[in-house]
Amino acid sequence: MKFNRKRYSDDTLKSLYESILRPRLIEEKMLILLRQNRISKWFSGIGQEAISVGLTSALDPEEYILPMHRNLGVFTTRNMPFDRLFAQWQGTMMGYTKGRDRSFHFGTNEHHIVGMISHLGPQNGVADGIALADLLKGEKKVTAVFNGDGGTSEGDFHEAVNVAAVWDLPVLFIIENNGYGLSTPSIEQFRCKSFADKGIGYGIEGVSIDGNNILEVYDTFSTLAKDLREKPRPVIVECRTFRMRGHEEASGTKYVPKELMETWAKKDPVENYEKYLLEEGVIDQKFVDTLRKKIKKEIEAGLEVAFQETHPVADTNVELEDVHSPFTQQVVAAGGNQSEKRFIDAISDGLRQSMERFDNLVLMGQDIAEYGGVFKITEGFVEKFGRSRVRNTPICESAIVGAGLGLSIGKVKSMVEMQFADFVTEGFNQIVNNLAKAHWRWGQNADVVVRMPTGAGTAAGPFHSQSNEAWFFHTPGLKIVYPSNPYDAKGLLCAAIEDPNPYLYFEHKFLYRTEKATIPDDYYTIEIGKAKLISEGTDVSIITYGMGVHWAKEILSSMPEVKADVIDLRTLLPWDKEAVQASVERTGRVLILHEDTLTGGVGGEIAAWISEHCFKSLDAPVMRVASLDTPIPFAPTLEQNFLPKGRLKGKLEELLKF
Ligand SMILES: Cc1ncc(C[n+]2csc(CCOP(=O)(O)OP(=O)(O)O)c2C)c(N)n1
Repeated sequence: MKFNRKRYSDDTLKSLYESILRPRLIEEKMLILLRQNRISKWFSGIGQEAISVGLTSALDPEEYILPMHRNLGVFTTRNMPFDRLFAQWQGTMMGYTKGRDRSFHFGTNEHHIVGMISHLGPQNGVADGIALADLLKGEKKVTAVFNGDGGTSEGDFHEAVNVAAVWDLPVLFIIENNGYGLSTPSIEQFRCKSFADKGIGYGIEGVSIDGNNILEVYDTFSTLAKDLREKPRPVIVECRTFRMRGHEEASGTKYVPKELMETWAKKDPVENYEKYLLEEGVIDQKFVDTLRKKIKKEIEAGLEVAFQETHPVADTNVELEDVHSPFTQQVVAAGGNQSEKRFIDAISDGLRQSMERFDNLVLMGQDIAEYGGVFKITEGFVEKFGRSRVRNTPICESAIVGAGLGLSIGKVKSMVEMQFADFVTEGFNQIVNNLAKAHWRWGQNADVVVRMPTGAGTAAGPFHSQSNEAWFFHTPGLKIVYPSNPYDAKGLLCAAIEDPNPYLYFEHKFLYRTEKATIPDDYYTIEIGKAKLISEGTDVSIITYGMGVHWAKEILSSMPEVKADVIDLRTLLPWDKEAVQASVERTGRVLILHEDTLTGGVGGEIAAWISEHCFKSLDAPVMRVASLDTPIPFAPTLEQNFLPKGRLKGKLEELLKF
């Protein structure tokens, strides 16, 4: 291995040596502890340390790094205290996740590190968001995100690199090419000769370096970082290396040819660097021995503290409270002038006034800039707020939702517009695994509102008409609002944007231009989690939301003899149990109505809750009416048959007769 110290001082060289020694010595200790059964699992980065350490040493301490499972050197080079780090691995309170997530799956803003979720690729979109936040704030910083060679097969990698390319984001996309993804060799994972070549496909630079040579790694990243801070753009950096141990310790390396192991053993990044420094006279054997002893002592001290820690005592209230970022809503009362607005104008108004109120709010979505979005909700926004805040995105839902989390880390609010709610599937993982869990896992809020143009009634077929709120209803950490009228549409949108937690905001496309109302011109918000009693009666409670409210009103107008409570839930997560209970106690009969398909819909949960908590008030079984359990058909006759409206009256009569 050839080292070239270039202009670097002895002190820099020595500091790099200490930094690369630390993860190696920790790992050696961990492997012993694993054999002694004192730790449970270990993902080894032995042989790859030069990459983590070289990169982290090259960046400024306040520049974010998003490491993977083999990047212990990132954590140690950022001087994370050993006792807390070890406690994190042990799942104890002193760690960074209160025992909620394991190993390297955590972040800490104190150290400017955002740890992975298990899914690997989503890290890249988050890195884009952090870099974008820096750009928007005029801060000259780079963000670095790690990938294994296997992880680059994920769409998330592709999307994020593409977004960074289009937006000139200063992100270092690092690929640790270590020959295998679990047991799968490179030849079965990808066909490019070098990951540097991938840059061509994205229209960005790509470089390939010896990832086992710490001076080459440090020099490459130092030079690139300096350059990217001044001239923001993404670069792919392939670091060629090898994984010397099993994917995780228990899985072994039987599938790796012996000769390959032997070849790479000769390229060990720690041993070679140590040898070079000794030969150069930068250090002597005494320095090596003293340093090793010092680090080992630090490790022992850290372990002593970490092992004294007991596992967290479970406190259900704390577990539940930490799901969301604390936020006490101060409802902004509606006042001032009023004017008639369509549902769609109310959304547009709420969005515009939120942009005025929060100068750190950024809008992202396909065709939302000059074109104004496919429904024209953001028409004229670019002229008013500029292109940096009203951002056209490539068709990369996952990277963009991930970027929303990254923006949040950079203290920037965001709204992500799904062109149609159906397309949220492409960003699903980011929403349910990253945004929803971030606060509970490591205290990081996701200040993101995802707007979801939803619903049927426009004969738009199975992929432009779905109701998919139930997919998210089941996910702790999210909040869901679903207005049925212009007043609520504006007030709930503004409220969702104010709240630092992640929201799904469902807006029914059919209502866009069919619903009109006179609503306040000024900014106002509506209390989250509060249902609205649309009409009052003693015969039956119809619990619904969205289009259901309109169907219920229409059917009831043809049944003047029926006196019904109609409850518009407005917020689905958390839904208003109090209002539901009060209504059930008044009427004793419940019909839950929703446009979403029946099985596994929101109505099932509400019905179960009513049966359990309002049983004594019930005079009849809780009934539901919802769409057929089929995909949504295109032809209007089929679509009408699919939707519950045609079955509503019959079901209501059945319930009233019971
Ligand atoms: C989306 C997803 N699919 C599968 C896995 C299981 N898994 C965890 S690590 C891994 C291999 C990763 O290989 P690579 O990205 O090359 O990183 P390396 O482990 O070699 O450092 C796999 C398949 C996962 N975590 N996430």
